[in-house]
Amino acid sequence: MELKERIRKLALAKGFDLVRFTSAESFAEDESSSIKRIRDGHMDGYSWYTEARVRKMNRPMDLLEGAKSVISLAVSYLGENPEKTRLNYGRTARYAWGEDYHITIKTKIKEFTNSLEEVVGANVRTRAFVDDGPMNDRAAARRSGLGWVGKNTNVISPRFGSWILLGQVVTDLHLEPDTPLKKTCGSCVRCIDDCPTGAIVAPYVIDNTKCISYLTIELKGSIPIDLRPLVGDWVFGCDICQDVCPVNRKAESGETALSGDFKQRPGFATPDLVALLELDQKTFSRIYKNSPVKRAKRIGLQRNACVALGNNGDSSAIQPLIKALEGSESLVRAHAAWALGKFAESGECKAVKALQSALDKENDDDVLQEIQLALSPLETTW
Ligand code: B12
Repeated sequence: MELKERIRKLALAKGFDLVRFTSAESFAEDESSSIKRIRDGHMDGYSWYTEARVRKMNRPMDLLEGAKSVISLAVSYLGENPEKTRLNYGRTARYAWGEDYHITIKTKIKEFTNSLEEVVGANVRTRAFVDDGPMNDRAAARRSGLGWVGKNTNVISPRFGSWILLGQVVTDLHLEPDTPLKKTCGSCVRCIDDCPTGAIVAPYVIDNTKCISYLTIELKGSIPIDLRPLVGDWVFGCDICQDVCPVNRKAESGETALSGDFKQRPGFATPDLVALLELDQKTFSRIYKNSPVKRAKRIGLQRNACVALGNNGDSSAIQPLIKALEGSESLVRAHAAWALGKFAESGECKAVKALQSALDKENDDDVLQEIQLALSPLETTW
């Protein structure tokens, strides 16, 4: 059996759904388009995403001495459908419904690289990446033909859609490169049209600072006030640009997605927003152990829950939001004030009273400003 075929079989046996090969040559075009994104301000807020980092992540030969090839791997995470959304339940991006892929795919990739020498019959040097180091995953996946880059910038596999997570193995083995796919999104612009925040500012260009995924996971401070109504009920990540993609409607599920790692933990797909607001640190750490959600941190998740409760508009959220307005975290208080402001605007007296009494007690300038802003539309009507 040809070497590539033996390697492919090994990767499939270790739980990967897609295996392709590319050379270790630089991803020159990807490097220059990523640098352009930084210069255009589309990666603002990401302090680690520097031009030096971009150069490193697009040059596999700098990542492993003697690198000749990159083995591009993917795991499908399209499992069971979400639980039904009810009022005052939020939404979590699909990749975060189960175990953290940084851990599960890393385990698979280690098992794969550990068995590689046996399959090859010689010494092999490797360096593996699962979104945990300087590697441009989409660039490697695209050039290997694992999928094409969609207008929402996700790599789309003809078989599994964009519901795939990527990993790369840089190696000193010479493996004949596979060819990129010829497919494109054609004239489809569904993802661009349906992104509520307009984060896909042009085909293949995401403005990070508007992307709900960035706002709910990576951003540590305040969510810009004009974007809050557009975030809807997403509390961790966002899948809208994938949900509306026609290719994803016909996507198959992978073995792993169906069997284990991506099996949704109860309540993760549509978390109870009030329960999120009431989480203490100990419970947060227990519930989100080995889950991608812990990246948002408890305070970030509670900030997001306030925004989602304000957007859902169900008045049963008022009392828990009042409690949050009296809590110890200024970021959460600020967003609770915003959410209560939405209820106040729709005539909920309890919300108005809580905001007014918080005005007298609050010491934090940012929160005070949020409370004043929340009350300001009412000034004319009082
Ligand atoms: C930073 C980052 C983010 C940021 C920035 C997103 C972004 N614009 O890339 C934020 C937090 C917003 C984010 C969100 C998400 N992410 Co993310 N993220 C990354 C990370 C760490 C780096 C990506 C990067 O370098 N971006 C920089 C920009 C400039 O690159 P780009 O937009 O991808 O552009 C590339 C292509 O579009 C191409 N290109 C540019 N112009 C053109 C023009 C044409 C014609 C063509 C064909 C190509 C092309 O070149 C660019 C460089 O390669 C990677 C992991 C990694 N180490 O690679 C994961 C990664 C991209 N993320 C991933 C996932 C799953 C997500 C989310 C789906 C999670 C969610 N549900 O909330 C969303 C999707 C949002 C979206 N539509 O991009 C997966 C994507 C898998 C896939 N199928 O593509 C990755 C690969 C992680 C992994 N190992 O699986 N992410």
